[in-house]
Amino acid sequence: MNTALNGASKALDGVRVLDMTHVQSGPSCTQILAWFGADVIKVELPGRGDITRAQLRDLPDVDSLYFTMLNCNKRSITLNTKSEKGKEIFRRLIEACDVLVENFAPGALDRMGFGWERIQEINPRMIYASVKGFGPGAYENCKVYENVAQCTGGSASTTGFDDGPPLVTGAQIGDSGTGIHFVAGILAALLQRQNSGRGQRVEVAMQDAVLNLCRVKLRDQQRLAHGPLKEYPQYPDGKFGESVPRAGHASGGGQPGHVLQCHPGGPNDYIYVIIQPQGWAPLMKVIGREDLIDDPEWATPEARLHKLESCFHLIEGWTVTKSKMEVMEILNAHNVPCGPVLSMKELAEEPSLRATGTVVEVDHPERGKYLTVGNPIKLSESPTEVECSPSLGEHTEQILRQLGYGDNEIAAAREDGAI
Ligand code: CAO
Repeated sequence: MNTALNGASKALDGVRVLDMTHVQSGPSCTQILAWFGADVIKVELPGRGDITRAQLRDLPDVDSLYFTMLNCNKRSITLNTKSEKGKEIFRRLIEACDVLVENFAPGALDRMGFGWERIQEINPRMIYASVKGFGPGAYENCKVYENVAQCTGGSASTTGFDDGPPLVTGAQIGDSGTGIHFVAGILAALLQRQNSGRGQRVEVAMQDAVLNLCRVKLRDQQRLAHGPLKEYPQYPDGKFGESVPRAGHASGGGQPGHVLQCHPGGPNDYIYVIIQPQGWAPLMKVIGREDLIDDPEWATPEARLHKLESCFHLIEGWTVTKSKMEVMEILNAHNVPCGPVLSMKELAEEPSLRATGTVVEVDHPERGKYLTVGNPIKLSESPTEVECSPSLGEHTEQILRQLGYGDNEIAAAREDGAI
């Protein structure tokens, strides 16, 4: 069942993944496993499949970009795992696979009759990996989507401006962020199995994954007990309450930073600029304020700390006269860390991202060419070749034959509605 392309070997050649995932968190994980070379068999409900196939469609009756951008390089089998025949086929799939990945609502697999104990009985080497919204506790039975995880994992309360409501971010840290944590857990379990010979449970809660990504905010929560957070925009004039406030554009790291406006003032004509201690002199030179390089009122990070807004205001007086790309070029020539705010249009058209395969054009038999984000993790010995997502049930017969089913059994399963 190896789907390695062009005969080149891949990192996860020989690993078979029984992919019971849907929507985004689970599929984002199994897509990366597929890009590493695993044979990912996506099990989908007959007739409907992953609900995202039909969500946010841009073309009538064609698998949505939501689906096609999260399910590349997989095979699709339709299987009703609640029917008797379907359960029998599912059991054979569990026997044949190394990893079962699922992100159903809590308890769904148990309700199908395939809890962890049953799975271990069928295949003791199986790694059984689940994403849920919350870990064990009061909320363990709740269904969770992206923004629920952002709110419950500490991201929303720390994102936005002091005088505004909590904000969710466009980065899908609850779904795809959890998916990346999930990949790490599954790979570790596969490595441990090489020695132990046994599978294990891998569980990632979306709340935990988001909190892990908000680690620096829990750092700041504890710093707050010892005085104001001096790099936050609330310092020195505003008040700090009991918990970490929203920090606007302030940098989460040890060096101050801010987003600054550029020419000609469009919605994304901004650049993020960081002032390292060694960056002060070149920055002041570039903006024509050499007089502030050695001025004791400005020269040290400590002197600037209580007037960061004024510092960035000075620099913005210069950035508004240049485009964000000009500022990027000039400041980088002086080793000043900065980054333009790039729109999705600019990212889609960026040649360097195309060259590295981070943005890839894929050909789909029904929709034609579309763009996707390729594998952001580059392995020198296991290059990724992005293949189109499967149509619903495209590989049902192929997979059943590989499991040893013959024509009559396949016809009977179809008649039965199991596939
Ligand atoms: N054969 C038979 N039944 C199937 C099936 C198949 N091939 N595939 C799915 N089903 C069934 C499930 O068993 C479940 O049935 P029960 O309710 O009887 O157990 C049913 O379809 C619906 O599954 P669900 O409850 O997971 O789906 P939902 O759309 O209602 O909820 C979601 C979606 C994402 C909220 C929920 O799955 C969840 O909380 N998952 C865990 C957290 C997560 O991953 N969230 C991220 C989603 S991306 O934003």
